[in-house]
Amino acid sequence: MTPVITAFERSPDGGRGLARDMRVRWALEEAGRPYDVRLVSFEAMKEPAHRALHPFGQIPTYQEGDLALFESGAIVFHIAQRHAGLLPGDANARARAITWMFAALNTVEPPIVEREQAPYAEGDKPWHQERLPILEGRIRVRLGELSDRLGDADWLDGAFSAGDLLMVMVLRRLEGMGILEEYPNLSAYVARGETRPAYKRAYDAQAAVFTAASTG
Ligand code: GTB
Repeated sequence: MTPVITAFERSPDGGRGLARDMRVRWALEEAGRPYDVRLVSFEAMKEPAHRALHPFGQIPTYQEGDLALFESGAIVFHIAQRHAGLLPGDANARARAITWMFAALNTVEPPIVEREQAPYAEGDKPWHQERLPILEGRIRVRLGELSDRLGDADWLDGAFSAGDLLMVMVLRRLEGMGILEEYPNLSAYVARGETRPAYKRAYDAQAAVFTAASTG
């Protein structure tokens, strides 16, 4: 059965592939699985029909027959468990790759999201400008540690895995902030992910949605 995922009808990222459907699209492409996309507006996301799929009224969701999932990490994990290409066969290597999935989402992404959202959430507060270097400092701590661990390796633990997929997507959220560039091996790591054919197919597919919404 062909899975159906949801994505923004018109992504606020302007087609840059920063919304979280991109992670799911990339995982499906790595796994060689065809998929359909249902586009949803911000209004439709908050309707009961969508909340039945996603209790927080967000994208992405994933439906496959009777199964409905939300949370991009859980969806990528589901795809990786059921199809080859995203998790190693060896049990210990698999556990380590899953650890990197959690590290990307639980340890590296939170300070990046906090910095990203600060202007919207608290930009009008008198202490906002003073807080930005603190938030950026927290990002640099994590990037420094990640950079040390990656060293000159291509991927975080042997072959490319779902851990790398999520980590690359999390690091991509730093685009335009000028921070990632301070860590040349991390910049190269992200670029390595972006050159994967599956990444390119996923990127082009989500960009086409934005182009169609803008020209249609
Ligand atoms: N933890 C959830 C997951 O990983 O799936 C988070 C899902 C989530 O934040 N979804 C966002 C959403 O639906 C879209 S991806 N937001 C609508 C809402 O909450 O009402 C987050 C996102 C949005 C926009 C950009 N951008 O413009 O660059 C980047 C990322």
